[in-house]
Amino acid sequence: MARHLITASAQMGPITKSETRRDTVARLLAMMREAHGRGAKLVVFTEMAQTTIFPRWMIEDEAELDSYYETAMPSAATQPLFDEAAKLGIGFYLGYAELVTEGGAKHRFNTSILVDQTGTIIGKYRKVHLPGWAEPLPNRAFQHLEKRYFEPGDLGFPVWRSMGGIMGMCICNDRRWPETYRVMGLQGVEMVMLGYNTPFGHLNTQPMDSLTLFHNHLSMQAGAYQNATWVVGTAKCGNEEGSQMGGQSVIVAPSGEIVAQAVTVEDEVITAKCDLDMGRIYKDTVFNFAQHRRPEAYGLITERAGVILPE
Ligand code: CDT
Repeated sequence: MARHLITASAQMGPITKSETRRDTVARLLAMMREAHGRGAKLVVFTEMAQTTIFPRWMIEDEAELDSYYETAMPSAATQPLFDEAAKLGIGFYLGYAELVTEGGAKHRFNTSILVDQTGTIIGKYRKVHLPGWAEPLPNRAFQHLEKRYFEPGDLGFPVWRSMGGIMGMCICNDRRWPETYRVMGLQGVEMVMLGYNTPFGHLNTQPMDSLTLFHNHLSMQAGAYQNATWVVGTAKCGNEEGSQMGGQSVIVAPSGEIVAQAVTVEDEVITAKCDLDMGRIYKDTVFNFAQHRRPEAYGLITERAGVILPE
């Protein structure tokens, strides 16, 4: 029997600092209903989908910082999303900043969850590749302090059987690293969902800036093809508190081809009918991992983080 999953990517335009969780959840609900109206059984929301992207600022007041995190999921504010998902029979991916207190110590993660079509959380992922820096850099309009505000994810890259397929998650900067997809690929992943927010000007290098959108797609298309999986990438985009972020959310087929793409930098729903068996042809041939991979030659991948030049 064909395994088709109509999937939506619900791109999100800017969220101002003054917008409440109630406001942002109302926007997410509207997009969930639109996705459902187009037949979608799964909607992928973005990274930190309920608040403005706060790592762009140095925040010294702990109470203010804590206000951007969720301490429970569902939270009171997000409960309507879970209720609507169950009512409509649509699953969702949601990114948020997570605060866990254990033994009196606070732990902060950049997290996403996968919720199935009954409104039940079936998976959690914590972002492994945190971009940016831990201390504010001088002379910058915006920081990117993810290394200050989050710990690296401690859950690895698991996959889950749900929605009729094998589903995996990652978050934003993770999409640039081949290891992200390959670890899920080795578990047979059929769809990788991810939210991202990618500001222009973050490296203060104009030449690279002009390639930001190209690199966004390049990373996801390569990850999809090389692991024979669907990739659904959902942006938080537009001009948010003066920081311009790229859009172009996409649904990428296991062939590496883009089959749907957002054209605005606002709230926008795109959909595609994803055949979860489409990766089979690649998994059985050019990317038959058991037949062709040579782990004995890949030791450095797990032994070494940075480059060591030869003598
Ligand atoms: N959110 C996120 O991971 N963004 C990064 C850019 C950060 S700028 C230092 C990205 O890889 O898109």
